[in-house]
Amino acid sequence: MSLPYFESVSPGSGTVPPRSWYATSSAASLSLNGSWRFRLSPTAEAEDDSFARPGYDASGWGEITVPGHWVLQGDGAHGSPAYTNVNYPFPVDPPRVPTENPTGDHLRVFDLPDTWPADGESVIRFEGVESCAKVWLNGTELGDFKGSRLPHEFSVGGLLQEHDNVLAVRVHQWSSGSYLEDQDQWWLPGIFREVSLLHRPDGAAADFRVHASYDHRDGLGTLRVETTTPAARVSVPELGLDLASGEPATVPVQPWTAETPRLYDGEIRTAAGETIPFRAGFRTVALEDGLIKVNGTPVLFRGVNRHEFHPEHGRAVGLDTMRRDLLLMKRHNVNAVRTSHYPPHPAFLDLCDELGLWVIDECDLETHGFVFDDWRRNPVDDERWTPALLDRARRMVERDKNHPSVLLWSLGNECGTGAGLTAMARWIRDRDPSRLVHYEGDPSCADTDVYSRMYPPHDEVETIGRYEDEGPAKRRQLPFILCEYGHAMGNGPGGLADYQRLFEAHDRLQGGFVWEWIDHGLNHPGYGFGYGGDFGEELHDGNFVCDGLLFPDRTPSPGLVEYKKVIEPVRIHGDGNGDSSADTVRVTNGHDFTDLTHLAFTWSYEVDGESVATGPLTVPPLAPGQSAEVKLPAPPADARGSEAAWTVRAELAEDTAWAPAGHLVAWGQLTAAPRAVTAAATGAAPVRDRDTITLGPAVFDARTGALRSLGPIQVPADGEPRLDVWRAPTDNDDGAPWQPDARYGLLWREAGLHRVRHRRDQVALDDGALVVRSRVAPAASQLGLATEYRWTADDSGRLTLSVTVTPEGDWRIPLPRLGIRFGIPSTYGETATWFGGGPGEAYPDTRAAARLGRWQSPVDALQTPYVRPQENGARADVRWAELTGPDGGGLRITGEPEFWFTARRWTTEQLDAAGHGTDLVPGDTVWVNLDHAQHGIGSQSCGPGPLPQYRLEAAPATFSFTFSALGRIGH
Ligand code: IPT
Repeated sequence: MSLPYFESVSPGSGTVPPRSWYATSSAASLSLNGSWRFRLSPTAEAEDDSFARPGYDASGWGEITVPGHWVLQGDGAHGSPAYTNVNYPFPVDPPRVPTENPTGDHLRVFDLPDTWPADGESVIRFEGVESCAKVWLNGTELGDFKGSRLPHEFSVGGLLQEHDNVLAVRVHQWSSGSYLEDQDQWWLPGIFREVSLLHRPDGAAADFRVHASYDHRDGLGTLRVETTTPAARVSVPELGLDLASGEPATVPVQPWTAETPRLYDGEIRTAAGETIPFRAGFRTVALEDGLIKVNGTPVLFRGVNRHEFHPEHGRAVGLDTMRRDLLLMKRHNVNAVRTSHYPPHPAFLDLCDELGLWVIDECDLETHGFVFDDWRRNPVDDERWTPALLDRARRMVERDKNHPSVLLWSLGNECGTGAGLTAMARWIRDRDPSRLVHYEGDPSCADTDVYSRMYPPHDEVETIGRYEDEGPAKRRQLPFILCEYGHAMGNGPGGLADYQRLFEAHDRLQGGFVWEWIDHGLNHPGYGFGYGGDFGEELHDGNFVCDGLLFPDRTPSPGLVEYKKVIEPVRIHGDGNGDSSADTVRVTNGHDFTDLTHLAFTWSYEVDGESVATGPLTVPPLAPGQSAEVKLPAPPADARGSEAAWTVRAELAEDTAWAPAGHLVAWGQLTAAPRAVTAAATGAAPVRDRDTITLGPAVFDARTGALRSLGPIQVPADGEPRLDVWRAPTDNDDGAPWQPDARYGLLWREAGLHRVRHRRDQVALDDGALVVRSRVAPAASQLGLATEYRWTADDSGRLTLSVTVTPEGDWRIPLPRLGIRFGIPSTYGETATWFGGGPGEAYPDTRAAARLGRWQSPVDALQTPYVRPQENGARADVRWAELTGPDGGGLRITGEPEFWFTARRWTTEQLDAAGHGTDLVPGDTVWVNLDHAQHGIGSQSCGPGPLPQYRLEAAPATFSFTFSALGRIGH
């Protein structure tokens, strides 16, 4: 049976050879973006191709915007987006696809501009169409193609007419190409990148190749520009160069690096008079001494995996969005991008050249779904598919070859192994020996220059860092990167700082790429942001598609703020021994190439979280890798207060292309004077009458021992302070089935920690205290927590609760949290002010970015809007916190020791039950959790769970809080 073009394994027919992309040229061009006529059919062959003929009446058709995905236009009238991770959303029978194959016919009628030259050739260029297209111009079939995130061009010169050119494009959602495009993302058909008509004065599609290498030993750069039109001249005025095509020149230059993205503007002039601007960045990448070196220096990747995503437009991502992504990356100290898992829009790489990012450019290739059949019939292991694979490799390399930012070519993602991959690697090496090759999925590393892994635990990474790993001899010599780690799904990822310490300790570990940059939550009419299953898919992978460092609207999540701190390129440490007269701070330059002269350092002396004095700090310029011990000034003489800290900041000294002067790059804090112990409130005598016990400012229920009021604050009926160990499991708590670590989110629920009961054992007055003893335990289990609440007060309005917890039974699971929770009327809880870690959320293994200070936030803004609601919003190391209402009335809480502070306008149970943010509706009570401890976050939604030191073991504990009412009764 011969298969139709969309099912044939062939990459297509009729296109011209691939070539590099460039943003502009002097040759005429015409954008064909905009509104096109559009007709959607349920199958590939529902309609004949008469629509492609001139004169066809498409006035009854709808319209669609190109670039765009049809499923994201038309308010559901054009089908829906669908999300699967590894599964193919159709029966796996390569290369066949279902009969139900949504097919979009696109029509565009255009006139040539008057200025369009009569001579020469022209091409129609498609930058990206998912997943297969057949193209006609003026009724003539041009050909067909697959390879969604790759460009395709057709020669059309002879077919063009001045007016009413009819460009017809038939796009099939499913094709043999779909088997090669099983990336973990939404399935989004359509012409999602630009379409243009480009005049070719020389009669051919002009290509050129910029070779710009740098020799760090002599500071010389060598430029050689090859062009397909031999008579071309190449000039770089700034370097005084005017060369023939192919002629090399060696001159002193400033090298290109991600830290110093120095580009030289050049121009190619062809014999036919076309001028094409280009930018040369001089750099040399090599594998040397078992390390990836750029310009002779090993580099450390502080990277992210970036999918192209926009909550409204899907993968039709505009230039503004690309730039915004890169500015956000640079401002968060990110220095590298893996273009997971396909070549990005070509303009993105121009921006990487310009702003300075190292890039792993990955081919549009993933066949992950074959894993479920032990990789049987895997296209990369079947020579019939090799032409399609080579076509993809070639389209990527030819398109992107002139970008200095691209250091490595990646063959693809999650394809298993096979001869097709080897063929790709061979072709790439032959065509471009100036770069390295990456592929993660082949443990032998036969075809790669770097040992790359995803999600290994810390201890394994350390073993590799020490060259103590086992495996093929070749692999044991290679540099190591984590092409994916730190799974940023929901709350997290945890453990980033622990990875970074390893990267910085072992040369072989050249960093990694957090998975991933942005949550792919699509705008949804009912849910705000929708995820898998929200668009009626019969097969889907839920919110696994929301695992980014940015929320879908590109607001940074706490994970990105944490990552920025973890990867800061300057380390500022002090032992903060409290002897502030002798404080020094150790500054280390963690850049690979630049010294510190682009940074301005300041110190600030903070008493009880408030800055009382600041000044500039002189730090020597320090070459990369160097450290200096810098003396801090004498602390201000008049500084009063119990606790003091130094904060040292490194900020941009001048404006850069990616952030203004004053932008914070790195910081460190050290103790100048430690915190004093907060004494419990004592001295007030409890007074019992018939129903109540009064103790200082507080009134309790005499029978139950429950707190009823504190000064003017009435505690809601179900809101008395009591022990709480439950948190709404995070995606990382729930874990992934393929991870070996215990999945505590599931085990906690199985153990009943979400439904513990409080058995009251005793309410007693004892030595000036109200003592309540209880046992907190779930049904069907012998596990329990014997809990003693000891209330004391003084006569000035302070009330102390001291909690002692003793685990009973055989606890084999950690606790989610350990602390108390209570409710107060929301009229007292509009604003939170605290002295402790901030300004953002933190957990035991996501707390690097929490800076000690005095912070304020509306209570509503304390919550982090994870697309799937889950535990969030804790603030670390809180000494005291105040919750206040509009008139200043409220509650003050002081902890001994410091505590984790959380406040939200719904209960943990409501948070746990919610599927989307829209399920959470503020009530009349503000629910407050004061935690002595929290379990770590980890990365187990795809990778390892929290490290042992971040586990919250069930163990005896004592902690206390002192409360006072604010406002009318004062404090
Ligand atoms: C890994 C994939 O490479 C990536 O595309 C994404 O799916 C990520 O996981 C999880 O979000 S594959 C995984 C099964 C290790």
